[in-house]
Amino acid sequence: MVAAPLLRAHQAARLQSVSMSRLGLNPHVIKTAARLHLLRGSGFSTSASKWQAEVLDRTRNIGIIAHIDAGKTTTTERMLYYSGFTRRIGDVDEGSTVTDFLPAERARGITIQSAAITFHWPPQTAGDGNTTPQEPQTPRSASSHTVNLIDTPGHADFTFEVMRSLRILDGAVCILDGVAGVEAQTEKVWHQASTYRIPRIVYVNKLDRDGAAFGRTVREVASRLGGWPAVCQIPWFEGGNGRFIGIADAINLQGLRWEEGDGKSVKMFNLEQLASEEPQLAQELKRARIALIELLSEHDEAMVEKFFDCEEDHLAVPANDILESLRRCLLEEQGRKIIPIFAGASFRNIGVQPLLDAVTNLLPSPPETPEPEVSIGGVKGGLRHLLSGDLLVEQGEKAASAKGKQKKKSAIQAESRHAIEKLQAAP
Ligand SMILES: Nc1nc2c(ncn2[C@@H]2O[C@H](COP(=O)(O)OP(=O)(O)OP(=O)(O)O)[C@@H](O)[C@H]2O)c(=O)[nH]1
Ligand SMILES: [Mg+2]
Repeated sequence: MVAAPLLRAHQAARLQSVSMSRLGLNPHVIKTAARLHLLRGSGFSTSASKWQAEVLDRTRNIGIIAHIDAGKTTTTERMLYYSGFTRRIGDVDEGSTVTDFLPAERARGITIQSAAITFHWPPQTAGDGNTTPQEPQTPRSASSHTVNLIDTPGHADFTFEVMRSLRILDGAVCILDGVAGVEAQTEKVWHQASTYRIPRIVYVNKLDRDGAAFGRTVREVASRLGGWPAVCQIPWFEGGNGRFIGIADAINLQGLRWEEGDGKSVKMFNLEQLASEEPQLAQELKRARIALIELLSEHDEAMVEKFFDCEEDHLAVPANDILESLRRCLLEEQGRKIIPIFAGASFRNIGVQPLLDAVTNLLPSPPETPEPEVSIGGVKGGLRHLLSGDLLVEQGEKAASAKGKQKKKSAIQAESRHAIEKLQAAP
């Protein structure tokens, strides 16, 4: 259950993508090659590669990172429940969660060691074995993905556990306590994740608690995590200032209200219904949508074009185009400054399913992640370089030339020693 199985899965995934590129193939070329091969009458190996590429495309290797007590394990526990991995929701304080399984973790109610777990989101159905290509304008979250997740500890004493996990992640969910905002350890792990160039989304949790301040937390994300917050959801407080009951989704332009219970029953409201139910929230949602489109247009050319196609109507831009734009911004180097923000209260079972959708829709698959850097004997390169053997050859050449230089140096030294001896021996 610890990080090793995930590491293996990740390495296998990486190895598969590496072997493709070693052959000089990208998934598109493989598809074409598969077609050609089938025409020749034997399609097994290329079909297998295509299948592998599609499986990889539907894999997410992610971590949950944050300050201590932000709700990482509580959120993970809900993810496992909604995915069908577990049949009941465990509680950190009762010591009954899946990922806090060490006796010391259960006794103290804190995470000490990173724990990895695999589940499927959305839950797998009978037809999910056939990897049918994604229809245009359908979000990735419409088909089942394999999520390999690491729940990391938030306590500063166990930072090395976070570091250990960051090396193998393709993406991360950073959880913030909606009352405490951006805390010291969150800043620390956030910047560590930046070093490994890991795309991240933010989930503002605990919005059910007294003193929760979503707006202030978003401003702190901008000032302390150094990025542009892309607010994708806003909290829904009953009647404007009552209890926290759901979220308003700026991407899909809808309100989601959770019924009491295990969080599986969610009522959806389109913009019109929301305007009659909660007029103030509907107004806020429109403002959030405008801000989101404006922000994306500043960082993504394709979104500008889409915006003009929609006759400059912020509300008319299709949800899937917004998701794809967010994804591009998140995955491109310069776009790492965009921080998509989601909202919820995991303990009250509110907001976790849309967060899972965001994981599959926005975070990268293994082939989309930059290669990890490897260093051997002072020679640096990508993992692909290492697996192809090029890095070892380079390192061998470097070592040989260093040896050659040393040899020359020692020969010169011997020569000069000999010359001095000759001089001394002269009458
Ligand atoms: N009110 C409220 N409490 C929450 C929420 N989410 C988590 N908690 C509580 O916050 C405490 C810490 O939750 P955890 O899930 O253990 O937090 P964590 O981030 O995993 O903590 P570490 O792993 O020790 O860093 C527990 O008492 C949870 O019940 C929430 O949405 N609302
Ligand atoms: Mg924990």
